[in-house]
Amino acid sequence: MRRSLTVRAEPTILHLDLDAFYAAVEQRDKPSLRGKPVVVGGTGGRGVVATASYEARAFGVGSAMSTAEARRRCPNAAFLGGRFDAYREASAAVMRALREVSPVVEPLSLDEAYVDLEAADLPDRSVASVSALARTLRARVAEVTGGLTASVGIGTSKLVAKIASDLDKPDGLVVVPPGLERDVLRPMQVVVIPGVGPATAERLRRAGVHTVEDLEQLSEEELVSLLGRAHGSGLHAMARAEDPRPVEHTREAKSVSVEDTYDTDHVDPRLISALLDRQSAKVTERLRKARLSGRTVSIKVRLHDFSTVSRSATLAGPSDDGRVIARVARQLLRELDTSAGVRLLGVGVSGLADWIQEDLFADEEQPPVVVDPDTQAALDAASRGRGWWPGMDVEHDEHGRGWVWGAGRGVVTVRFETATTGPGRVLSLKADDPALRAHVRPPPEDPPEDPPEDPVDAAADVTDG
Ligand code: DCP
Ligand code: MG
Repeated sequence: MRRSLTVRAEPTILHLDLDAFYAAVEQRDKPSLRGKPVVVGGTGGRGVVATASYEARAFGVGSAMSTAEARRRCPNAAFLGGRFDAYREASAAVMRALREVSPVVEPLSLDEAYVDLEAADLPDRSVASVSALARTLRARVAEVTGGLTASVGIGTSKLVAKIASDLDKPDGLVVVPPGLERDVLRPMQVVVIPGVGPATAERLRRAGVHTVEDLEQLSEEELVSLLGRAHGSGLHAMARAEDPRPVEHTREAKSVSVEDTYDTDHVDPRLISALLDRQSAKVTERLRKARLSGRTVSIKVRLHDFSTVSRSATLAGPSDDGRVIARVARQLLRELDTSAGVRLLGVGVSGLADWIQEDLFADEEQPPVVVDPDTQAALDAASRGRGWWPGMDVEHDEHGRGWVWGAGRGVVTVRFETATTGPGRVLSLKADDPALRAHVRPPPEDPPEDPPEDPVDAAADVTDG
């Protein structure tokens, strides 16, 4: 079903974004951290912050900052690596709750989605009715996730709904009544408009444009001459809250990928790496042709014994930068033992964005890559091996379940608590204590509705061009 491409008259697009998502999951499962500064991300020397709890944000800690800087700003925070199974499980529960409201749900990331309320069961589409629905939905999200909070925005377009969800974050609900969209947009900085990244913003700034209100003053011709035809016209419309993008519960392409099978097993690591680079370049070319960018980079490798392994990593934001994709693919390859030979190799990109999210005029010299902990975890995995890392779930024969606070010099410090126990005590144990082991999360009772597909296997979506 493809809905009309005009801007709606009723506030029927809902945008939901969980608050401090990874950190909130950590605080849920680690009662001693509730109300405290928590930083999730790469905890190693070159780690990057994925997110921080609002308590840590008060110290100026935020996403994409180096963990070293975050430690300077907030030395008392708990610094934790990511537990992706827990985040994926919470995300799946939220997406299910959204689909109870309307079948038309468009997830943007693990913690963010649009919902089309035109397909929802509502007495009418008044501000009062959609507000009531949103209140029920937020309560439901808390219920199915064990207490996570979400911020919700509702408006007549995606642009307005998304901006609205940010206006009263965290734990907020903002409905922009029809007719007031432009009043909401006017005072905002131009970067709130999708497609306006730092470099476009800089061009606009040089033309004296800072806010959406400033942008409104420019004619379409002026914007076109400043930014080019497509971008200029698009921006002219967006500045007026004319955003016709429909909520799309199915994506035309779920992934873009390339794979090759070889007649002979390749063993030379430099050759394998070069083949992978070539595939990354091909994938990039296809992404660009389709005007897409993607967040998740995957590789698929079939080894000499016909076992097939896939690895994937998620970037902080969608990218169509060939160097970024190639770099992540190579990093993923390094995790695998290919010394006995490789007979199939593939590279895929999924988590696609059909809107140009990246800055059209981004400086070519600076690929805007921020590695999130999903990638970081992949990269750290080799270095940390089977060791103990901060935040990981453990269980001890005598003391029960808990999580690693820190480890080093043959000692591991564990706090014994879970989501349901209340704050627990801290014990230092020997790192080789045979009674201590990693706790593996049991699979969720309901299978996740959207199992993360193997992007490389879903190769059929965008055909070889
Ligand atoms: N994320 C990441 N790297 C980034 C940004 C985000 O790994 N540079 C991850 C961690 C976040 C999650 O994605 O928890 C969701 O991103 P959001 O931008 O929605 O940030 P939060 O949910 O953490 O905070 P907010 O309350 O601002 O939504
Ligand atoms: Mg969020």
